[in-house]
Amino acid sequence: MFKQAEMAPLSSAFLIAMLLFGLVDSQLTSDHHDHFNMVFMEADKDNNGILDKSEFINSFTVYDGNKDGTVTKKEYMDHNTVVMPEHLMIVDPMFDKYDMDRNGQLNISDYQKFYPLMDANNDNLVTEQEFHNYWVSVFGDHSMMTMSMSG
Ligand SMILES: [Ca+2]
Ligand SMILES: [Ca+2]
Ligand SMILES: [Ca+2]
Repeated sequence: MFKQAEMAPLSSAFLIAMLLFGLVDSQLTSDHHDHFNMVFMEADKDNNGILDKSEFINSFTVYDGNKDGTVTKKEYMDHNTVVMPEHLMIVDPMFDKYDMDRNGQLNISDYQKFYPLMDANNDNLVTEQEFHNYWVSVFGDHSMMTMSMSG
């Protein structure tokens, strides 16, 4: 854990990391759980509690405001923060997780690569529980902070 004396000069990346440490320390709030549920429900078009791969891929287009096949961080943030401004803190690192090739934007190929990460039992279906567990594990995983600090 951080001690006051060990703090380096503050960069924005460092501040984000600190915010996330705070998030981990205090655990996820009900707001954050609500956000995961909201993202899932938005993508689960037939409301059967299972996010199949086509539903997940289709959810990509929701964020693609100008329909050019690329979702910039701004488009992603705009979509999510219009809905829930207080979710900004987790939306930003979620974008970075989806961005599998780390090129700063989302494409269908990122979503195709990302989908299996959430499918804990490898049955090619992502249940609401799997989706939720995945994101809870991400935000409880300090490698996320390491990425922010080195990036
Ligand atoms: Ca479904
Ligand atoms: Ca990408
Ligand atoms: Ca599954």
